Formats: sequence, structure tokens, C-alpha cells
Amino acid sequence: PSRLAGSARAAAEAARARFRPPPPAVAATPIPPQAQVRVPGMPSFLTPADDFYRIDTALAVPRVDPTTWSLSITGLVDHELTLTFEQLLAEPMTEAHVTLACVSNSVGGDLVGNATWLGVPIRTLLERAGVQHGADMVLSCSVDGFTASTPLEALTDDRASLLAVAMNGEPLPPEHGYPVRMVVPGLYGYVSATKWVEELKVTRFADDRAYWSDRGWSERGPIKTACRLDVPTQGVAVEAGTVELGGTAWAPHRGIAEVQVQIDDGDWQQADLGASANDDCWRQWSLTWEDALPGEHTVTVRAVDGTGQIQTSQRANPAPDGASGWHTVPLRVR
Ligand SMILES: Nc1nc2c(c(=O)[nH]1)N[C@H]1C(S)=C(S)[C@@H](COP(=O)(O)O)O[C@H]1N2
Ligand SMILES: [Mo]
Repeated sequence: PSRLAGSARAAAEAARARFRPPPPAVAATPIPPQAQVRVPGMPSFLTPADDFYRIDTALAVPRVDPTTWSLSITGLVDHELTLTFEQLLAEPMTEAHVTLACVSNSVGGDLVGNATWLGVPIRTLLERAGVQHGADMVLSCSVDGFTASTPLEALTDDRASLLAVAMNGEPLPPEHGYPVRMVVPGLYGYVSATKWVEELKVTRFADDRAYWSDRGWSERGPIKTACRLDVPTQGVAVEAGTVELGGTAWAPHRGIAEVQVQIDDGDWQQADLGASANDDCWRQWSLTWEDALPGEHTVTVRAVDGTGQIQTSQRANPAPDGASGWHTVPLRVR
């Protein structure tokens, strides 16, 4: 990197090292300890930032100096607004546990993570700017050229849609959007989770298109209900007898009401659910398979979301609007 780029990076890093996330005005309900099911090998209910999946169109992580960063609200508003990082930090902060998922995740995949975010409700700033009649979308723009089209209602209804400055109690890692990123419960990241965000343009789907919409992906991206077997690890044979199964299900903003498990072509069984943290988070589940016999088996899992909708068996690829279908895993018992 050039000396200039090097010093910008150093400035960004020094500012991040000094930054202490402010206390929340609205704290999240604490996560019940029973949200973590007691099956060895399960992922942790809260994903540490270092293990959190990453999706970037930029080749290098943008290094943004918060002392020169600002956020503008533009477009179909009565008054355009610009906030510095300091001004943003002076706003009341909301803390929320929210699961982020990538539209590129395949059935059973791990492009999904759950974290505690702290930030300013986007609703507050949109209200202050005064959204004009006819707007139905916010195009969020990053310093790296990435853009996302988020339906206006997901930013103005009562969900915890945030301009986040902290992740799991720490300043956002550079890789996850420092100094500021968006987090919107219920929508895939490519239509909502803009990192290094610097502009929110209030607009209409008819007038603007986002980065991935121009590359064959759907312009709207609600997260599809998904359910995954995590334990036993795929490809590892288990001993006959009692086998502990465990996994993760998510339908962010609708919640998970039930998880069902089918072994070979047996009856569907109800899994035990870990405690729910809220409807925006994933939910863990477990099931004890009492008398596993040696041989080749298959385990299939599916979820029912909080609206009572059973996860579709219809197989779909990630493009254009998210994978679907049940997670079926071969399991060898010795
Ligand atoms: N600026 C920017 N923001 C972005 C992206 C990106 O490539 N650039 N990827 C999006 C996608 S596709 C997803 S799934 C999430 C992933 O967030 P994470 O990398 O913090 O897990 O960020 C979203 N925000
Ligand atoms: Mo994504």
C-alpha cells in the first residue's frame, strides 16, 4: 500500500482502538442460558466475531477513519441530513440480538451467524429526515461501491433495524463494517446489511437498483426458513446405541416454533428446542436417538416458523432469492 493508504489505515485503527461503545438506551433482553443446547460440538449461540462468516465484494477490507466519515440521508426526504460519527454516537442506542444470513448459503451451510449488535435505530433518522410520499426503498451505499436495496417498511416498522457500531460488545471489526454497518432483522445481508455504510438514499424500487440486483439476484430478499443438522459432524461415524443429534434453525423475524427430525423413512419426531432469545435469532435444537443400529442411515431435519408455516421441501439453489429444501445428511453408525 502507498504511504497515504498506510497512514489512513493507521488512523482508522488508532480510532478503533480508542472507541468504547456507548451504553445502550434500550438494552436487549438477556439471552437465556438454555438457548445453548447441551450437545457437545454445537456452535455457540452467539457467534464470536472471529468466527462470523464474511462476504465482501471489495478485494481489500476498507479502512475507514471515523473522524472523516459521515452518514448522509438523501433522496426523497424533506430535509437531507448528514451526521458525523460523533453525532451518531450521541443518539440513543438500541442493543439487539440478530441472526444475519447470506442468500448464497446452501442448505446445511454455514453462511449464517448470530450476534449482539448495538446501534441507532434507522427509523429515528428517517423520521427526522421526513420520508416523502411515494418512497418504498432505501438504497444504502458503502464507501466500497456496494449498494443494497431495503424495503422502506423494514426500516420504519418496529423491528430493530440498526446503524450498528458494535458487535458482541466490541467496536465493529474492520471486516464487519467499522465504523458503521446496517443490520436488519429478517432480510438476507445482500439487501440489508451494508458495511462501511455512508449514505442512505430514500428512493423507489422503480428508480434504483442495488449491486446484486444488477447481477441476477432478486431485488427483495426475505430470509427463508432453514434448519440444519450440526451434530454429529457430517462424515464422522458414530457408535451404535444412543446418539445425540443437535442443530440450528432460523427464520429471522418470524421465529422458530418447532423442529422435526426424520431418521431414515421413520415418523417425524419433535426435537427439543433450546430457549428462544427472540424471533430475530436462530434457535438451537436437540434430539436423542435412542437405539441407533449399525449401518448407513439418513437424518432429515425441517423447521416450522413462528407463523406456523412448515419449511418447504422444494429444493432451490441460492440464486436468485435463497436456497430451500430440507437438510438431509447421511450418517454411519458402527
Ligand atoms: N459494503 C459491503 N457490505 C456488505 C457486503 C459487501 O460485499 N460489501 N456484503 C453483504 C452480504 S452479501 C452479506 S451476507 C453481509 C455479510 O456480513 P458479514 O460479512 O459481516 O458477515 O454483508 C453485506 N454487506
Ligand atoms: Mo450475502
